[in-house]
Amino acid sequence: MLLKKSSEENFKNHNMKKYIIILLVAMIGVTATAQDKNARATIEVDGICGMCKKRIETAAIKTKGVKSAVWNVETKECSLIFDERKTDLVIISQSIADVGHDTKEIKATDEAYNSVHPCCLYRDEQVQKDHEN
Ligand SMILES: [Cu+2]
Repeated sequence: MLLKKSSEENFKNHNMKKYIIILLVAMIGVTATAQDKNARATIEVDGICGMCKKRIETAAIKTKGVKSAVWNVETKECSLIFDERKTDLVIISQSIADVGHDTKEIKATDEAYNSVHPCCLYRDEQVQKDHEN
């Protein structure tokens, strides 16, 4: 009798553990695949001045699904808020590269780069020096 009870308890305990593990795995799965409509990320974008800032931010915000884009001239970081169901960092990086700014993932073509204002040619050492103070 005593033996029977304890084996029943063991069985219950075992099932409970199994249940908890399944629940945890399910929760992790949901978190990993959830599409955040207000995802936040920061990407590196090259640029040199206030005009670059405007160009970079405009290109990012024009991208479908992007809600906010703020580029910092000092850190070269572009902070983004975007809908993951509509866009991703590759698409956003491509939009920025298309207007002439190199991102860490995607470089602007020479044609796109040369389309920016002459004082914005951030790859040029002389232009970089001109912006130091
Ligand atoms: Cu500029």
